[in-house]
Amino acid sequence: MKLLWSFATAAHSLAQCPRWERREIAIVGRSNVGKSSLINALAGSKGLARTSSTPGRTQALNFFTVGEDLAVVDLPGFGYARMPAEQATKLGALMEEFLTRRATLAAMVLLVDIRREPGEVERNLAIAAARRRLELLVVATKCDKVGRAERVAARARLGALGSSINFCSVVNNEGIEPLRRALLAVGRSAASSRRGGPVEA
Ligand SMILES: Nc1nc2c(ncn2[C@@H]2O[C@H](COP(=O)(O)OP(=O)(O)O)[C@@H](O)[C@H]2O)c(=O)[nH]1
Ligand SMILES: [Mg+2]
Repeated sequence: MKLLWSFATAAHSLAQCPRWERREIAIVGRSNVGKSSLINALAGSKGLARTSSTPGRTQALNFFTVGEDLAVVDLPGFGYARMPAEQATKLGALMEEFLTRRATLAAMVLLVDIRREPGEVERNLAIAAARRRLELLVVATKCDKVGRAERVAARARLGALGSSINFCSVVNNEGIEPLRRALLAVGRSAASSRRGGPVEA
């Protein structure tokens, strides 16, 4: 099923985040790993999230609504070499606060370039997800850049982060449709829990 994706808002603090009942999926990963490109590919809309060629909303949490029950949150990338240290610290704190305290957060998509070794930041993100029992989907990005042997090695490396490893490329669309279905399933479980579950004040 195809749902409408649209940009909702950018937040610079937890207080600025939208108040809604949508289940949220955080998209996290190092700067330039392909977060915005992946969001565009999932949405089937090239201009939705800005990609690095047009830097813009990268300093905030960017919320996108997906259909009626779901939202995707593009988190600021870490490891951006030219960012002043003070700003990087601030962004890091905002991300951590969002990941540990945001009540509507249900899942995390953790992106790692298929050619890179996951580092300490990626490992800590996976740990943060496990601690909150967020559903964790690991995405190996830019798979069009490597051959078979490198994939086998990448699967072994990424298996340390989580059990759901998704090989994706926005160049040839590998893995995009299965990932989209997995994300929509997060939204569907939200809809059913709202119908059957207790209502929060
Ligand atoms: N070859 C290839 N390049 C990609 C892919 N995804 C993203 N890129 C490129 O990687 C760069 C960073 O992408 P972007 O989505 O802006 O990364 P972000 O900083 O994580 O949001 C851009 O030049 C993209 O065109 C992919 O699947 N394959
Ligand atoms: Mg981006």
